Amino acid sequence: MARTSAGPHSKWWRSPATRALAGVATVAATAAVLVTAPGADAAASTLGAAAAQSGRYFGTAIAASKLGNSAYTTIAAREFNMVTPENEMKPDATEPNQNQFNFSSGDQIYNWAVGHGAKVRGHTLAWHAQQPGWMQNMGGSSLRNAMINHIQKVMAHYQGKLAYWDVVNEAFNEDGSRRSSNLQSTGNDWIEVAFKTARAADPSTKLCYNDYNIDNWNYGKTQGVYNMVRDFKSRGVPIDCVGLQAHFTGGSSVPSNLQTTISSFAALGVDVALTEVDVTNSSTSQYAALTQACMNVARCVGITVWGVRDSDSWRSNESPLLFDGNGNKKAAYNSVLNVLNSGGGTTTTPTTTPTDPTTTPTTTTTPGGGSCTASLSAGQSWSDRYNLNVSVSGASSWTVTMTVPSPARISATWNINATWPSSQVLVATPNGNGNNWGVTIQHNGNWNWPSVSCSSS
Ligand code: 9MR
Repeated sequence: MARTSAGPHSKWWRSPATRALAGVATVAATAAVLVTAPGADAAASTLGAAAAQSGRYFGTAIAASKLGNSAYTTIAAREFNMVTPENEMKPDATEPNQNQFNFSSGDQIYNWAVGHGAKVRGHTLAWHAQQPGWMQNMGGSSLRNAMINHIQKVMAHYQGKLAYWDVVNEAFNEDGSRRSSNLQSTGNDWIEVAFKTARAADPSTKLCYNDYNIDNWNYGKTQGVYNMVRDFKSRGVPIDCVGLQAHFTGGSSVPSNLQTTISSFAALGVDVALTEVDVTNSSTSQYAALTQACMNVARCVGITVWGVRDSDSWRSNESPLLFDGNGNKKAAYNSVLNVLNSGGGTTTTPTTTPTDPTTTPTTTTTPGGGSCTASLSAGQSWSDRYNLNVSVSGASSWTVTMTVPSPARISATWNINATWPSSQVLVATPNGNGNNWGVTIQHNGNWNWPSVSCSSS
């Protein structure tokens, strides 16, 4: 895929220069067609672009062995802006012999992902499964030291490169107690040792605990993990995120309280993500529900599906993904895309939103040449853009001129007739919908508000 063919919101971490170019294109597109829905942007046409509109990502698991398949990579490059290596960064892959590391497959996926504008979630450093043979037979302090060495060496290799790391995977039983494993037998503190080691090894990446069957708030395992995260936060053990694998296959389905689970974890001060989503027979209602649950919680940072096409799934017999084996979009794809495009049910300010004092929602009042006043107030903001509400008083027939500071660009307007003397300047007049209107501004790095003047006629 040519990156320049992507939609305006397709890559939320684009460089400022790229964003500026996209901003120009957006203005050109929206200047010709008046946008009248409050706060509306044009609906995005890919999962990644649609999620990026609210500062989130939409990801997939990628298998290195499939990167030579163009049907696979075409979809993956087009739709997803986060990548999780399905098996290639697990301990059996990265440390096949003790203290001898092999990053070839992991690097292959990492390089493919960043080459296509995606970020990468590392998966996983400490797990009872997919351990190399030499580790399976270990215990006690030698295993503890091997775990520490593994985390240090693997994280050093990817230092500064990964958005998230699943530091510990699947360490709990269904009843909320700790799963017995060789790692658990080294002492109950093995999980916090893993997180402390990880923080020291790469302070730039977010450190996650990841598990399955922790989606239902009333379930023992969910409560067990929740209590661990709460304990870690209270004692200062470094943890930044919780991954709900969200495998709704093999007889499980989306619980009605999923949003409660997400918001409860988020309230502990961690990011939450759905990290390995699949749904038996791709139920459209369940896919919509899980997407909406994430969209409704500000700190739900993204959703990753566990594979591209049904034929790529670890449970391909349940056809649980968003593309069929021929690469066609399934009905569930559209249900997810629609929810991503329609936004969240709560005001969300993603943690990726830059903080800048000029975004403080104060009201600016600018008396114009005639007897009218245009007042600005802050609306919702995202990592790449923000809404401004404008209220005109003093006249019913008015002209407001708005000038945005370069390189910011107005990408959408509502409730006005708009003309564009230049790419920085909007001239707004009433369109019959009253005196309250607004704009979406792609800030392109400049968060300073536009200047406005109002004249009546
Ligand atoms: O999808 C992965 C599959 O290819 C592997 O054979 C399997 C081996 O354990 O792991 C699968 O991925 C798992 C993930 O790493 C952790 N959560 C459960 C996933 C599905 O089993």
